Amino acid sequence: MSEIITVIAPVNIAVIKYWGKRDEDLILPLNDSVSATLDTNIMCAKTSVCARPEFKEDGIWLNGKKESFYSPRLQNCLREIKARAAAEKSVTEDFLQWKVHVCSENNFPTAAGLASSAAGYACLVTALAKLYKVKSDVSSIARLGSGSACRSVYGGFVRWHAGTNTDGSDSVATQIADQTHWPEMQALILVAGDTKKKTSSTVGMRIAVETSELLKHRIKYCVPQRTEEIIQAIKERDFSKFAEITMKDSNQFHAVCLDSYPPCVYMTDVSHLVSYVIHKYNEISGSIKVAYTFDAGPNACLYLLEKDVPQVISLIRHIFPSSNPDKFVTGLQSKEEAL
Ligand code: 2P0
Repeated sequence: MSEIITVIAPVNIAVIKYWGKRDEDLILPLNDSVSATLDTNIMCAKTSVCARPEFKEDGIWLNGKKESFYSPRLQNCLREIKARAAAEKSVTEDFLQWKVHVCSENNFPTAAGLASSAAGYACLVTALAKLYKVKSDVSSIARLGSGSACRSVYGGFVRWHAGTNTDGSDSVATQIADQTHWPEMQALILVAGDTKKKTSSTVGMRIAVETSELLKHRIKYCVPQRTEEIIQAIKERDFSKFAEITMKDSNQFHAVCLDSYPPCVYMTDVSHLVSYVIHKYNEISGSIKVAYTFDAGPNACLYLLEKDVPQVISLIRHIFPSSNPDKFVTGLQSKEEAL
């Protein structure tokens, strides 16, 4: 009988967005992406796993509800972890034959563009890696669950390399800097809606790859340079540069969504109002104090420095009187704390 392994994994919010795959089965992206991994105090996934000889079949419970284990992504993750364990000879043959039970929950809305699948699969794969005593890097296995999940395997600032190999062996996440590198950096999540998105990221990306001319331009002429520049800005703790690239990349990603046919619309009027307010605030401040970024949903993630948090929270309260932004401020997360 195995012990029950429980791990917590954080969400990550991209500043250079992943949108578009070169291989749908192996989940290989068309472009590199960069993200910050947030502290688990406001948004995280929690997963418990256990393997026992008496279990008749593999089972998974998500937020308390039994789901099918026979999703290809789930199967791929379990198969690859077991293959690694077999290669590393980290557990016995018998143990590898036992069925596994998984219980997972999020403390934030699922599928509302808040990186729930990233935290969920990072958590699942990390828990399975502990269960099967796998020691090597598991970001490429988390990637098989959900592309962006590979970035949640590390803390601080993370780059997911698109790679060029057809087997995905070089499509892995690496840490750019840990969370101690820029302690003043904070993230503020503004929840503008928690309903399930109309078009999943997987489908939205597929439509973009098939139909968007702008996506081709973005991948060839914009992302490579932006990736290098934002990494430099992170290393030099140049907030203004970091913020400008973050906002431009969010805007271009949503422009690609609108350039898709049929278009995918993730931002709402509230999202656009947030973007407008941040630009006005930066203009009045005389320098860039806050960056917004929007994923495949209406919610905003604001990146800002700690010294500006009180004023920005007052501003948000003023514009959106019913909001409670205080409980959505967080710093970045270390890998050690996360995993
Ligand atoms: C990102 N997003 O870089 C981008 C920005 C959403 C907008 O990664 O098909 O859930 O499972 O690989 O990882 C969302 O895509 O999609 C995403 P799959 P995933 O964070």
